[in-house]
Amino acid sequence: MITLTAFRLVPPFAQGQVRDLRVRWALEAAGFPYAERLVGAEDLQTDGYRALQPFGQVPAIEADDGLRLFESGAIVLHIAEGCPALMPADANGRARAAAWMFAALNTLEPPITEFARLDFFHAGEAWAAARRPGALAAAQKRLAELADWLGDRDHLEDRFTAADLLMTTVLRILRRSGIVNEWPAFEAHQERREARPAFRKALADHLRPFATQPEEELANERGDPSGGEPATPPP
Ligand SMILES: N[C@@H](CCC(=O)N[C@@H](CS)C(=O)NCC(=O)O)C(=O)O
Repeated sequence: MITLTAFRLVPPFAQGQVRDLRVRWALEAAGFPYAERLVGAEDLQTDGYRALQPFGQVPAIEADDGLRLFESGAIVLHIAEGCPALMPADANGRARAAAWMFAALNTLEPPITEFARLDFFHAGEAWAAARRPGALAAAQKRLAELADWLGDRDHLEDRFTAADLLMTTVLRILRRSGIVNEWPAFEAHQERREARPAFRKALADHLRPFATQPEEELANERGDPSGGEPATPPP
């Protein structure tokens, strides 16, 4: 059994975006049952939590066999390695899937996150308005290249893998921006992947704890944790 650490409280803009979602999806797709440990901002600062996740972030997992793992990409890769539904059987196919997993997290996610954070955390600030066109251009460049690669394909390679899973969660960060809608075929890809039963179950389980959040607690959780401000899960 795996125990997944996730936030018990996030502001509305971050709901459906926190990175435990991608781990939940991988666990659902693999058919691995799991328990969840819900934490708050105060828990992330403790020595015990830092031993599990050195940067005080979610997600992290603890497995019955003693494995403790952090970084959403590493966790998804670990789950995928034991799951034919998420990884090809052949070595070359696994290497290609791993390349696309790195591309999702290392080539697409940084410019997308930078752009999204301007709107999520710094809307109305002069420096953010000045930076926005450059950040948008950087994100759009990578999205256009990805759209070119995808063309008419259903998947990044010849079948669904953990790379499609990660890419989908990265592109979700742009949902509110409308940028993804600029490529209708691309948006159709996104919708098909988000229609997968494992994704829908993962999203429902990710959102469930937030259904009863008191407004006053939410008010204390605003900020940009990845920028060192008061802890709130960033997109
Ligand atoms: N590279 C890390 C990023 C994790 C991350 O940014 N987690 C956010 C939630 S999505 C978080 O815990 N933020 C709180 C903080 O950084 O203090 C991963 O992929 O696991």
